Amino acid sequence: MSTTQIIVTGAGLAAVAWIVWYFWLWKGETVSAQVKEKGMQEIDVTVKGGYQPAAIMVKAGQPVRLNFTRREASTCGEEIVIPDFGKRAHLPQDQTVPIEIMPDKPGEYEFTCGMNMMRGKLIVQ
Ligand SMILES: [Cu+2]
Repeated sequence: MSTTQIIVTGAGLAAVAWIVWYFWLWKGETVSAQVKEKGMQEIDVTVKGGYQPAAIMVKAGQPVRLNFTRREASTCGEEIVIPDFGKRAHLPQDQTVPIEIMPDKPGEYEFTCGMNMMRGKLIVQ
């Protein structure tokens, strides 16, 4: 292989590695909800090409309020569904929609968009 071929191959491999890491391995950071009034655990979640944060840590046995705000015109995230808690809500663009749930049991609970494309999870401890 010539030096040019090695460089091109190396750059190609680096690009592939980055794509693999970005799309399959990177899950974003886990953020804990903040406890506010009356023991309510509260957290703001931005909907923009995904959920930020996509992993939310909360304590079991205490109410949780998730403040969802859709910050994009794309209608993919228009609906938020938390199947394990029977919650489904419409998210108008740039409007914060609070969803309250009561996580009784520890475990991981998924929340998704209406088409099950964007995913996030609640980690109840
Ligand atoms: Cu969607």
